[in-house]
Amino acid sequence: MTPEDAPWWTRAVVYQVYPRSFQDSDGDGIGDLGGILQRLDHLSDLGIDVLWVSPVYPSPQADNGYDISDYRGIDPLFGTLEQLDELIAELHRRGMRLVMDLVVNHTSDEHPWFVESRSSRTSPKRDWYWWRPPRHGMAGGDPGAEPTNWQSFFSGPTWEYDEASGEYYLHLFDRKQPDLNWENPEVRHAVYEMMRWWLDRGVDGFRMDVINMISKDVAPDGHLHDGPPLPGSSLGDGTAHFLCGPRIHEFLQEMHREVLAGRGGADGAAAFLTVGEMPGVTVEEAVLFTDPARAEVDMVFQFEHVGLDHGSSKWDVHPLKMRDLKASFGRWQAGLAEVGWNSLYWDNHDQPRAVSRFGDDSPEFRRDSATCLATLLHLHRGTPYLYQGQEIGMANYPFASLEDFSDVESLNHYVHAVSAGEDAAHVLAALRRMSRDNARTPVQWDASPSAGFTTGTPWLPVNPDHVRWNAESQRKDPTSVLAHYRRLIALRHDEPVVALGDFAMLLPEHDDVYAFTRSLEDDVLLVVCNVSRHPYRLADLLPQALHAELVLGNLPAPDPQVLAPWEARVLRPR
Ligand code: TEU
Repeated sequence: MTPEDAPWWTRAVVYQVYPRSFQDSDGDGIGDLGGILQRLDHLSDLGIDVLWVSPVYPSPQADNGYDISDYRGIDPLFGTLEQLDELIAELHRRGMRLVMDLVVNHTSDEHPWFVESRSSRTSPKRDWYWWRPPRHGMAGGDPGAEPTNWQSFFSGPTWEYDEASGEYYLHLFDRKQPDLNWENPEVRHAVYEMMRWWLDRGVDGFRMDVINMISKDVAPDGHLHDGPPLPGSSLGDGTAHFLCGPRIHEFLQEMHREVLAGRGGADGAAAFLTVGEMPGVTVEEAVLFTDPARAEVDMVFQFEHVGLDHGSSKWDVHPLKMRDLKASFGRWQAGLAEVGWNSLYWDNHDQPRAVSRFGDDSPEFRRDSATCLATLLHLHRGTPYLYQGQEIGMANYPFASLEDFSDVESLNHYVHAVSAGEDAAHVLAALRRMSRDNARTPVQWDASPSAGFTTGTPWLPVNPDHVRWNAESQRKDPTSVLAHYRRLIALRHDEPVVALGDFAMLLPEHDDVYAFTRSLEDDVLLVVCNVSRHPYRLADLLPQALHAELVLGNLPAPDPQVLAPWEARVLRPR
């Protein structure tokens, strides 16, 4: 790839909005489209290129909109279709693009498709979902009678028994999120038609929710297979039977052909951005998914780095070793160097806040570690994704008790773990660190009681640290996290080497210093990040850093000889 023929999204930075927590405009305590429209200056001042909006479609909100009951509308909670059109127009006027969340592995159980599918065994839409009889010789609803032993991502079995028709339906997530049957061509074509409808409205692409789960490994006779038993549970791990299943590439190629092919931008290049969210995807598979010649998706969200602190599950939290992070990122950089493209992220609406998890959110190091992590990520090769609040260093929430949590994943986990005999205090401690609610507290716009998020009562409490950590105070401060993100984004726009340069890891075995080079033709950048509280003498580690030009650093007055705790430098060796 050269600067001349590289796709536009190699130079782009994407900003994710989780609408419910971004900005409320009508005082009901829940963020909405009107709120996003009010905050567009914040986004254009940051310099972002693309806005990805988490689901705003009509939904019973069992999983905050990831349970959709109508693919072609806007939930009144969030506003109207007219406001969505206005958002598209306003973004385009400012030179930004809009990417919608596409959630088509499952619908809501209140979607008309599922209502019809559920109505009887002979419904014409019966086969649009995964219906199966109870396990042979067992009565429906009895423990263990589920068609497979798979455990849901949100705890418990992946099957819900429907008394009325005497069969189970599959739901990899909540019971209110039944899985669509992509084996059925009618389902696929209904999805493609809906996608074309959104593109015709002017949206610029899709972030595809758990898109590597749409192909299930199903035997010709319709049988689905059990997975290996999970330790200490009657359930099993079914992922081998639905992650990157046998027809996944075929489906994505078909989608590309039916929806995106031929819709070029003005210059003939693809104007769109597609990113597939793919838990469990390997580097080898990611090469296939993102090889432009195969026409599947532009890039994928992989999960390796956000799994490094997991033990037997995400709730079994282990300390992260920086060396493991380097090895993982290094492998993804190398694996997609020749073919394909990386997406880069720390935070999103499903992950605890990175400054609390990978950085150091103590008052002493919060600013420095937030800007250090930002520099580290944005200087990798790939398209960086920035999640709302990350640009001001938002941290995890100080949850006191179970009542403070709202997320279905957290609440289900608590109920299941405690009823399985785990110590309640221990379960709560894990929720505190890993709950998705950490990412979902309202954006901290200012120091006022509701942080400028709402005039009403926020649906999740505002983090009390907003008095100190908010966008308004950082806007005026050239040393703020916000100001640093602005510089990083501008750097990617200005310097082809940041977008396209080859990546080479340095000091792979070092525990505390994360260093690498990026090079494009004659231009080389050296990036050095101290991901620890200990200072390091550069002469001992990277003498070439001593006389280099400082392109961008995260500390106001760096000592030329010493890399301070959580210091990051982007250097150009002379
Ligand atoms: O998430 C997919 C996913 O597998 C995980 O990130 C999951 O949400 C959880 O954190 C595992 O512990 C996507 C969406 O991003 C998420 O918000 C939805 O809940 C989920 O799919 C279902 O649509």
